[in-house]
Amino acid sequence: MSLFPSLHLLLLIVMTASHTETENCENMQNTCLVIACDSPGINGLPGKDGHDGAKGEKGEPGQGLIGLQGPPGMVGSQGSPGIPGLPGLKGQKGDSGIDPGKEFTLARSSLADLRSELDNVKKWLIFSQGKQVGKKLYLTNGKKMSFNGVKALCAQFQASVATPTNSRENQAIQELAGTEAFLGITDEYIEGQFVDLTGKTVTYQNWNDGEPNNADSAEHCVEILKDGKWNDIFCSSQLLAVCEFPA
Ligand code: MMA
Ligand code: CA
Repeated sequence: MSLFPSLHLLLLIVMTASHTETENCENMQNTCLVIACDSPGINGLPGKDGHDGAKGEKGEPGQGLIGLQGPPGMVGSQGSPGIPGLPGLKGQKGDSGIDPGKEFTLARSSLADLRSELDNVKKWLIFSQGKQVGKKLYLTNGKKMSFNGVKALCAQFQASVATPTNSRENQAIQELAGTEAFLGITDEYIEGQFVDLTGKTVTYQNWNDGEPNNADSAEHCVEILKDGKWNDIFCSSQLLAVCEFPA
């Protein structure tokens, strides 16, 4: 075969290349028919790509592995405030708010005021009603009663029955009473042994002449007479009550 194409083949190549871009496939086919009338030519070059087809239906989800989780999204804008919550439970009782230092100062001041007032009351009481000798204060309610009655009366005031331990105290009781009064002295436990209400044997004594005589063998209490002298007497006698207070 010759290295040079035949005249027909050259003519076909020239004719094919001379077609304009706007020529459609039908014209090409006509051209080919014309050529086919002669001897068969060689196949032409591939035509241009066709137009895109219609969009296909959505495919099934792929079977590949799930990708890695993406980074967190941007922070959203602030929301509107919520509705107020319910009231909380009642709290425990708080401190009283007392200042111990201030309270102590007030208490000390009040105590001083009370002491002063008490001293004034005592002075008034002694001046108007009683007799004081040293640390003893003698008072009477002006009533007559039995020895047990006097003991009970004085005990109500944390006091004792008047018990003179010297002549000054004896005189104070005498002057306060102005009449017969019980003393806090008895021999009710041991006849003839006179003791005070604490059981202590009395050392100071101021018996009247001939006393104590334990008349009728039943005189176990002691009275102070108008002149200050003592006489043993029945405990059931009704005599003035005189009490002895610490002053
Ligand atoms: C007499 C005398 C006293 C006695 C009383 C009793 C008036 O005095 O005997 O010792 O205690 O009587 O009332
Ligand atoms: Ca007597």
